[in-house]
Amino acid sequence: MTLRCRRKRINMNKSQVKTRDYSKFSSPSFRLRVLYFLGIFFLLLPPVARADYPRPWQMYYQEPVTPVMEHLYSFHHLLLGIEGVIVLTVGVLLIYVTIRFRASKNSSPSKTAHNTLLEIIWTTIPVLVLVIIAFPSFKILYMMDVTPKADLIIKAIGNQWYWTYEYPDHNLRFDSNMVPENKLKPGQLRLFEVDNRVFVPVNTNVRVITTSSDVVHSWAVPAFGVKRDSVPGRLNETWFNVKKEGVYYGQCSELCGVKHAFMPVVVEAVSKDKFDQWIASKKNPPQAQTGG
Ligand SMILES: [Cu+2]
Repeated sequence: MTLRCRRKRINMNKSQVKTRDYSKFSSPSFRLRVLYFLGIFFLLLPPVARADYPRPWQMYYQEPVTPVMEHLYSFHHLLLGIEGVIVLTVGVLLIYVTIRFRASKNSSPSKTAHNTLLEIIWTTIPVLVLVIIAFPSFKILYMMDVTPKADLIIKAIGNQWYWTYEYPDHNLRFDSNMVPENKLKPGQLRLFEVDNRVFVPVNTNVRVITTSSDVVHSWAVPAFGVKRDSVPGRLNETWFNVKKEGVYYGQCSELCGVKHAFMPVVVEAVSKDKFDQWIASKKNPPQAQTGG
């Protein structure tokens, strides 16, 4: 009885297999559906196109526009690749040993506690990985630390809760306050726009000297790969060289009090001619400049 039933089931399955229609997998509509799902999948991946200011649900870096940030960006990719290989290798190995050596299939497990070759391998490989990471890491640290010969110097002074900028070579000083939400013009970014932007010429080594008049702030622009603490009574230094004209937004990146979120940094990188025009307009303003 059981045997007949099994045969019947087998026969039924065979007939089902024979009548199954595989032609749908090569039909145009099926291909379209596959393309549709692949499209959705790639759309959900971290966006490759990057911005110069943070956007809602942004999951990746802003577009690097300085040599330092370009190096940081490629270093990030190197680390991501190495981490990916490690996670995949360990994950696959774990799944394999969990299935292959499970208690039901491996009732008498090996009692081996030491294996010299294995121990040498699993010590050497991580050391090699760390050496591979260390070389570019030290290179970038050195690059960020040593300011090349500066063509322009800017002093950024943090105050609760706005920035004061000085251009010592041009005898210029002004405050940069955030534009409040009720005074934003169309197209201006909420919590990011300021009344006085910092102007810099492109392809110029700019040294930023930063300090503070009250508590610790931090002058940071993500697209430049720059973040330097502004400490009262101390001068900290960083540098950047913007390769692309544009407006780049950053924020104070050290918790500095109740309005910490309301002292953005806005740097506008322009051509050398436009920069000279801006300097001239600042020196001969229609109205007197507000002092810090
Ligand atoms: Cu601050």
